[in-house]
Amino acid sequence: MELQCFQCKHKLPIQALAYTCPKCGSLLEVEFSDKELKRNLKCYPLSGPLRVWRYRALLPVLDFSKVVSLDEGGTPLIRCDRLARYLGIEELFIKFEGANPTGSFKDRGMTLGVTKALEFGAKIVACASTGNTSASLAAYAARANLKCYVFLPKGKVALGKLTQTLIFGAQVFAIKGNFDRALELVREVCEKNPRIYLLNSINPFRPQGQKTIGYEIVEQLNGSPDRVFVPMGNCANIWAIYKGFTEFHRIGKIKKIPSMIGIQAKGAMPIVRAFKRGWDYFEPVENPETIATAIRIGNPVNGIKALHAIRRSKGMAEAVSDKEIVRAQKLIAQLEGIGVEPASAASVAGLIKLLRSGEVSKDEKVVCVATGHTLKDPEEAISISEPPKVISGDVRELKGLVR
Ligand code: AN7
Repeated sequence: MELQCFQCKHKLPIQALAYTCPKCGSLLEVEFSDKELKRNLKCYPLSGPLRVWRYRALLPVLDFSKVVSLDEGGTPLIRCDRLARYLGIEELFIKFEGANPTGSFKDRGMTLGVTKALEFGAKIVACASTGNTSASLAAYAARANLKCYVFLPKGKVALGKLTQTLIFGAQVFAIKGNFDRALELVREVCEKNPRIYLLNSINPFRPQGQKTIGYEIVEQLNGSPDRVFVPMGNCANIWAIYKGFTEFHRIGKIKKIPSMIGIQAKGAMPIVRAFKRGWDYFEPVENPETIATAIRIGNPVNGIKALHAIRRSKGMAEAVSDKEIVRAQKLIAQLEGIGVEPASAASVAGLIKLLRSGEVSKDEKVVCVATGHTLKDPEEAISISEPPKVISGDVRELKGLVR
């Protein structure tokens, strides 16, 4: 295995401490050869419960004694018959990433990322975040006894995520600017202080943990679905899941790679715009805005990778309004009992839109990735719900209300 530049294909040894290509400045990827994948699987056959570390043969770790884990992964793939019937589709599944230890898919990337931080001998880790990355990093850093710096957009991080980041003991900086600015800042900080290991999604190891979402979907369905819907912010996750599918394809576990559908919020849709215009680059959105604060991102660092994953898999990109997101969030909650945060509901909102336009047909097997738990953003959930009816406690008050 080695690090390889996504654009110019320049190669670096896997032990190199680098986030971007020293030649062209583009993103780095971890690549295994077919021979390595097959040989590793012979040494460590897939066994044990569904978990990130079930796939150790396919993960770029050099010293397994350093693994930092909270038993992440192995999230339920929930068959949603009521929601499917309501939407008029035959087979619909939700991959519920809210069931991870800190309540989002980020834990899959952080178990690997923090393990790599220890391998590199780091004592400090850092990230910018819309909230879930920081909640997850703070937890794994605590477990690994690493100091953790977090840069958040002030006033734009959901309460549950801020709560987690603080209680896990991270040093939090709230910056007067949006996520894109926070990311620029932390990149600068880490460049000036190479002792601080950067764990944003430009880190080449995090997507390697997240690719296990793709592996698990295949194992849970005993094959490939037709389509996988993923909300896009910084666009690492859609790329990572696609990567998981391509590796399972290379080792002969699946015959077909599912088509990847990336969904953004209308107020933060640089990739959707690029996809629809047929561009192989994208123009950042200046002042991104959406109720789904997790994906309130205008300049996604992995945008080019997302475009690649979508096009290569014959997928699509679509944008949904905040109103559509809220509607989908309520449907998922009230028809299936699955509580997701707004960014996660974007995947189902996208499905509703593409079913209506006829781009997705009713006989397709669809998986929507629900990336984060509803408790991440309690204020939003309360604001879109019917408020409690206040009563003084006399049973007569319930006349006509409880039948
Ligand atoms: C619930 O935490 O960017 O496209 O800093 O929290 O891989 O960025 C969160 C992203 C989707 C988008 N759903 O994933 C952060 C952050 C939820 C998220 C996304 C995020 P990417």
